[in-house]
Amino acid sequence: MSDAETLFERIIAREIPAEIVHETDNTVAFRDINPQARTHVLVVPKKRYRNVAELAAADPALLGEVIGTAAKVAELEGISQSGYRVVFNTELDAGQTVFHVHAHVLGGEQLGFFGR
Ligand code: IU
Repeated sequence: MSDAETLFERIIAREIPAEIVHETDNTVAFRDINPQARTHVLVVPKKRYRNVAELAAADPALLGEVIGTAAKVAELEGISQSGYRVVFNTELDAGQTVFHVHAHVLGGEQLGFFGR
């Protein structure tokens, strides 16, 4: 992979601290350092792909596992019934800043509409 490494590899390797809320063989979920909702957890595959499109093309099963981990996180956070949002920001117009694909799991309160 030619892209530069990101801080998420260092979180996955436990080289820098993060509040990890769940882990599977292939994914890690940790709290966002700058939460945008009462619950804001990031789910990342341990293997790095730049964005969700690259992950979907290369390893759809792993994408499924990321979504499954997001659903598990929602259960663990107690928001699976009240509702939550799963977001993959993809490239610049969406505001992607970390180029190691990650799902945002947002909830714990009524979320606003978004787009512009
Ligand atoms: P984005 O989808 O690439 O825009 O989101 C990156 C998120 O990663 C953003 O919400 C940051 O607050 C979050 N984050 C983090 O939780 N810990 C970090 O060390 C870094 C970014 I760098």
